[in-house]
Amino acid sequence: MSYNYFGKKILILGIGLTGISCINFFLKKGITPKVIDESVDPLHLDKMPKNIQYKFGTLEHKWILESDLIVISPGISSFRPILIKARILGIEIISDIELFTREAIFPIISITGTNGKSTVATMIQKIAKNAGYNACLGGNIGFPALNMLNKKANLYIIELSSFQLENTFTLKSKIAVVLNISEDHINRYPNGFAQYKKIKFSIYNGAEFCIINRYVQKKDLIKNTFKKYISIGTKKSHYQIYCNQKNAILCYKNNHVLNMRHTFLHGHHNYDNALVSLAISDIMKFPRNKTIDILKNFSTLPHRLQTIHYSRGISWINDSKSTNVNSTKVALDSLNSKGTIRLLLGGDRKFANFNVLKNYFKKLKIKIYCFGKDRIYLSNICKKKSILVNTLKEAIILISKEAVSGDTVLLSPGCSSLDQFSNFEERGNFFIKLIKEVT
Ligand code: UMA
Repeated sequence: MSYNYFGKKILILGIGLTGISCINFFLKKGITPKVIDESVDPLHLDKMPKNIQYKFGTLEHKWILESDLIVISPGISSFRPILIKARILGIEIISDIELFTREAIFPIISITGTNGKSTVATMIQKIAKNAGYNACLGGNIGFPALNMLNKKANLYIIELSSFQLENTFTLKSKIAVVLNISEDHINRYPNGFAQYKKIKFSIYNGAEFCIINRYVQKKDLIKNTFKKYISIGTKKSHYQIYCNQKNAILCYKNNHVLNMRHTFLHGHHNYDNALVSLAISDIMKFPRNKTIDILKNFSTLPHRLQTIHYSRGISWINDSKSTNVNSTKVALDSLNSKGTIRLLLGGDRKFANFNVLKNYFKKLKIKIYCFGKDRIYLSNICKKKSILVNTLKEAIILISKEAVSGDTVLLSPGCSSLDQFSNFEERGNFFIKLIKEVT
């Protein structure tokens, strides 16, 4: 189906990376959209093409209600009353991903999940390239999906957030996967976790192959009719992990494929990531040896459980990408610390419930340094072992005086960074800079 946007009043909400990509998409088609951004001085303003009509500082209701089509940036909630009203009036509200999927003529591999999306998407891109594809990677990973249309490609890999899926309706992926699901972004969903899950699972709608993993409950998927599905993670699945204390082996139908000892990937979450990548590669019929090559040499992405520094017997680990409670749990699971774990926990928890960490904290030899907006809430999870500070810097200065040989210092904040930083990368880089100053 081809979509015609001529003659329509098009409005872009938000002029971040997504908004700019949308403006350029329409301009290329000879259509000039209007733009609204609630900031009076949007960060990416310098990238906005000339001669665009804009309103900054407010969600201009008049412009919204007189539009035919609104493209909403993922950072803006679709549940704002004015947008609900617009929908009721029949105004179409879509994401940039919806625009992308309407145009894309090559197969799409869609990846979502609460954690691990960027890692798996990057693994798949590397494997696909190794197998000879012009594989283009975009979406939530930081490269807007629409910009992929300007690249030479014959395969698209998109990392999708729930915010992007919310307003995506005609995605038809070759392969779709929900890697895992746990509480996140609850502040954005009026009906809480159930709504977040439902939106994540919408990635399976229209997909040719669905990869279902053990974290995903069958009852959650009952309404989806799968054309073909591949299961991973349990003993009865197509793809399995056989694990003991020393070894983890990826298997397909009980046949050994890869011993994880021969890779740089550690921790269960990484075994899962590699297993999904193997399943996707097999569906795509990428030669197995090309897949194994990449998996063997893949090392974790920046800001994901990266050991930054080791001196005086103290390890410093940057896991700034941990923006939800489950990723902190995963980080704690993967540690093997002889001494005290000095956990830096803090930021904006986005209304999430952190009680799942209670038992972990009880059992572990741990000291928790709580900083940022939700520091008081976070310090109450385990008062005895927590210390309240205002900032990451204060915490590091304190740790530099307290840490002894055998300790592990872990920045795995479990929260969004936006209360004190512009993004998780800035938070991670600041942590690295501080380590250099104090060690
Ligand atoms: N804005 C408003 N009103 C609001 C919120 C934002 O007007 O209520 C305006 C801001 O003033 C700003 C613009 O909208 O000028 C920013 O839009 P945006 O927040 O949607 O950010 P983009 O730059 O377009 O980046 C988005 C994703 N951001 C979010 O989902 C918050 C990026 O994911 C993504 O890489 C990019 O599109 C390209 O697809 C980042 C992210 O944090 C990494 N994602 C979340 C996550 O991973 O947990 C979902």
